[in-house]
Amino acid sequence: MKSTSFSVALFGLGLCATQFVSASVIDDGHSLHRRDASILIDPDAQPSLPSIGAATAAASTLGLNLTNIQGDILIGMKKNKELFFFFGITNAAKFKSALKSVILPRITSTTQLVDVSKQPQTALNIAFSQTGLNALNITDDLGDTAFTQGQFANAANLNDPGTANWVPQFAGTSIHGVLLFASDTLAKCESDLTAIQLALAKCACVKELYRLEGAARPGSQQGHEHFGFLDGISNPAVQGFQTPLPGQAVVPPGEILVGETGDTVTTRPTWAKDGSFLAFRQLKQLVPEFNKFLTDNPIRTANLTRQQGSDLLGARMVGRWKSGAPVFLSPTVDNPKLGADPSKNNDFTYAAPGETVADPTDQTKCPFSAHIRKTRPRADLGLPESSSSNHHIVRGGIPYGPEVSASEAKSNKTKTERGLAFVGYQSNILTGFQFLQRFWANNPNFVHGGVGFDPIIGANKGAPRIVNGLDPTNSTRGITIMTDFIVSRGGEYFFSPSISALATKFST
Ligand code: N7H
Repeated sequence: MKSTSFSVALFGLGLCATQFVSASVIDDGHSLHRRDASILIDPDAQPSLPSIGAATAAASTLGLNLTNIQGDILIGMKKNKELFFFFGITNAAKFKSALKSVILPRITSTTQLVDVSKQPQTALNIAFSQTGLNALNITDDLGDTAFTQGQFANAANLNDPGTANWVPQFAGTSIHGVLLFASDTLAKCESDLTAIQLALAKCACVKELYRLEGAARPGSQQGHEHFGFLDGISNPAVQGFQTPLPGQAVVPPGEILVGETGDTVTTRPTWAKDGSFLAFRQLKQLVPEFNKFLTDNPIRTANLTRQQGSDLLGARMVGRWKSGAPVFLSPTVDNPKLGADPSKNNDFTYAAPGETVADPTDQTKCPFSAHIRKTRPRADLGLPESSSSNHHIVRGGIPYGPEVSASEAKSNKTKTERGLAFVGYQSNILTGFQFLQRFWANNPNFVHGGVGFDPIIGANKGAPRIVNGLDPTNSTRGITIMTDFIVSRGGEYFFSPSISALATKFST
């Protein structure tokens, strides 16, 4: 585990960070609490968040107000525990007043989250769907038709096989908003939710519709998603917040934050500035079934054992080994040292050194269909990346559900639901999440004709998916995947307003 500059300073004083934080009393802006561990995880292989000093300096060069931006938007996949509470609004006027008195004082800004000494016991963010804005009589057009339609109406565009598998509460338009609680324990998330529910009970203005709890996986799997691959390595560096590591995409703040430099929509209401659209998806993962597929279909080459052939197939489906090492840089076997080094594990373009365009015929090192190549094609679309692609999102999801049990592993069948509570932030869902899913992952002809589906998230309405390029010994051999290893359980599109908008437009 990495030391943050905060803990480094403490070690210098002969204290460990945990001791120091538990001994300090922290004002979260609402009540005094003691913190005993950071809300966030920081696996070695993921880029660390900037220090508060670096973030503040970067923000001042672009005039970004990090204290006005809700904390979840820019920090990526670093939550330890998270509780999503989906609600409906039953009395708009009373809700607005409760938002001001009960919820707003607890909302956590970006500045608070990156500074461990300022973190509250439980971080809280809030976001609203289009029907939530309607319920609050907020009639401005936010300039995003996917958001306006809602995800239920969008299911066909995403190639979901209907909505029969959807969590019933997502199948419709009744969810008005979501509260996102994050902490180092779920008990803290739950007790904060209970405190808010008690306070809101007096106004009888909100009803619970659904909740989902997520948690970073335990032990050495911390930061890995349920298939076992390290996640959260490659999120874009947002100008005005982070300094990029080698290979990290650099995006103007307006690609993620509404109304900032780089936001291409010019017709938004002024109060929407510094908000971001949140695409939420509950994506169930069939882990034993995925593992069985790898076991049954090893890549066969003279130099690899059967197990190594299965591992290679999985790595080529994702584009990274479980350690995080990219297959483009380590094409045959995993390289955990490379995977663990954030200054090297994202430093590739799919092109030969010095070239600005990747060879459109060569997928020996990484299939064109690999999940990370489909969702960020780098030099496949030519470099510099910014001129060819404004389809970046900040992924901020977290795994949910239990570890695979011995009996599930043995039977090759999922018995208890687990997956990824997917969260993607962007200033435009049509060019962000929806575009990645619809026009790249689900499109067998992207990035070149006939490369096939993204074998991880590509969706074909439940029908079998042909994926090409997975076998490095025969790149014309297509593999037909009969099972979706990721099953959409639905979701909703939300808008996460700035804290000043919450204090004005959303409050009375
Ligand atoms: Fe993906 N996985 O385990 O295979 N993803 N993803 N994702 N994903 C990434 O590079 C995974 C999903 C992106 O910049 C990694 O940080 C799983 C959706 C993008 O090079 C792994 C699910 C969408 C990237 C996974 C899932 C995306 C990315 C490598 C669902 C958008 C960065 C870690 C259960 C529509 C690409 C890393 C880049 C990386 C997995 C969903 C997009 C391991 C299991 C729905 C943009």
